[in-house]
Amino acid sequence: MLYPYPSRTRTVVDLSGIWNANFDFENKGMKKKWHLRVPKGREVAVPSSYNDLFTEREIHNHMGAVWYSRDFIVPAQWKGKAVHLRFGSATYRAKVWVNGRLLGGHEGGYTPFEFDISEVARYGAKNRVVVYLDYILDANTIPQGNLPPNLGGYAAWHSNTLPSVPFDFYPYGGISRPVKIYCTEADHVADLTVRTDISGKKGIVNYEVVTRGRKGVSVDVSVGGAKGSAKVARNKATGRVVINNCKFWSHVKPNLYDLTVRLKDTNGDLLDEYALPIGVRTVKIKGNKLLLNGKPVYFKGFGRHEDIDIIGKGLNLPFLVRDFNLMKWIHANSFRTSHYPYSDEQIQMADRLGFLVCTESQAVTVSLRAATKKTLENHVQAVREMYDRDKNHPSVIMWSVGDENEKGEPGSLAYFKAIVKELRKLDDTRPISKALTLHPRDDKISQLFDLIIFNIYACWYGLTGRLEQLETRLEDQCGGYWRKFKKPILIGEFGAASYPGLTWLPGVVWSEEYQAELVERTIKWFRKQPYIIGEQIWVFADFKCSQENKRVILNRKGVFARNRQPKMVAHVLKRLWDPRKDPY
Ligand code: GCB
Repeated sequence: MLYPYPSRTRTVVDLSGIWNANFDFENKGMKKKWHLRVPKGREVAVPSSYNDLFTEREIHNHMGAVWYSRDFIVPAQWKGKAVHLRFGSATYRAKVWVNGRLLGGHEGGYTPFEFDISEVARYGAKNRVVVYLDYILDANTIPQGNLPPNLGGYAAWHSNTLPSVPFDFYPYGGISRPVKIYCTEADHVADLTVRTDISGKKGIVNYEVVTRGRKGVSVDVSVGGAKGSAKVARNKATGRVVINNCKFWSHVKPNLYDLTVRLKDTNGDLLDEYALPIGVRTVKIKGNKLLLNGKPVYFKGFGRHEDIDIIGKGLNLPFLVRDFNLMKWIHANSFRTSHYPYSDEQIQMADRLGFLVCTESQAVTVSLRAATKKTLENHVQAVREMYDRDKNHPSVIMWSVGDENEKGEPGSLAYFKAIVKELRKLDDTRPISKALTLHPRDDKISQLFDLIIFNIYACWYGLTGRLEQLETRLEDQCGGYWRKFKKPILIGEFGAASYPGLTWLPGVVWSEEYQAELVERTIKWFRKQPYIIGEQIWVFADFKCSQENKRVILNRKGVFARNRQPKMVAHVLKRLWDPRKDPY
């Protein structure tokens, strides 16, 4: 799905601001037809999660129905054009009405969706949008929630948590990404897919444009001084342009070009113009390495969360800028969008600033013991939407179809085979993997993947405090993976928690010293293994979890505290990741 950039033919209006929210604890809004007459409720900020904005416990813990609404003006000049209403995301299920008319719905909390509101809009006048959100997770949803404790494993661990979710982050709800209206001509560019290749100094840009309407008969495409054109047939135009002396994209030099598509009618008049920032690069797995533009890459970076005090999972631009500045400061070059696709704005920043991103779908710790046909369908849909949104980003260099699952789960091979098959059909240009934390002997699915993403907590969950056994444990598990699958291994998570400001000599678990020592020794060991292609520490910053007795409100494995100030380990990483010692 294209991001709504403004252009000569497109205007965008952001509906961020204060909205009206009705928490529908008894789920009576539907019966009372709140979509027609929504009562005055509470003031709520969009984009933001709702949970930490209020003082009431029931809102803090709420995973159920809530109605969002606001009035907005559609400019009079937009009459006769196509008007679109786009949500960056809404958790978890959404139904949307404008001026009392149902537009449709969406399931899945982390990808965008949009509606054409040209027919229902009032031009030069007030319009009302009403959004019904329902955040009830079960065995069929992705991610799952409210699983029966007798399933064992994660489900049992988390059945005691409030809210009850089988994953380790707070299930923040609400409209946490921007809502926008934008207008285009009725005939416009509806989708664009770009695939790049490299031949010597040439950048090869293959494009496919999907159009809406009948008037558009041709497209002109220009990028980096190169020009091309193609005829539209059945609302599709495909072609190729070649950029001579191309400046390729990499995390070291994130060169971007604007690829501009102009849709024209039979007279050659412009119907629509859309410009997409693109980067020319290739990604390949070869032997035990991942090659970017033919050169091996070593990943240094993080698993992260979209998680901020008060704002929850809401997009907040000052925090976005701060987080990327911290990642630059510490010399990170990459991150994984653990455990769901992050906002458009995050990935755009990664394109511009040069970060290698593994986009992960929101299938976090799916229990296959509880999964149904519907779970698989929802998972496939989540993967499709993840691809569809991030397919054109040069920074996105691999996909993760989910985070962790348990050993010995029935049907796991068939289940993940179906997911990987679907994703490969859509995209054969990026490696596919899944974050795993099994002992290699229990891993029955990694033959499906191009590389292994391995999460290991040596001397934290197992061998707690026993640092003298660190290297043996690492060798058993990481070495075991390499021997079994002979595929490159990206360490997707490792680390230890520390309570910011708690220091202790000698380092003991929970102290900043222990976290720093464990991380330094672990990294030194990784660097000696030729099959390890990178280290992404868990986690960038402390983040909030459901209420339970093993977390003091937050998961404290952050390299930075939740307020984005460094712990001791941050200085260790900055030293170890110094690019002067290790340029690529
Ligand atoms: C993991 C999970 C992550 C948790 C982390 C931890 O393996 O992927 O979601 O937060 O461990 O800290 O336990």
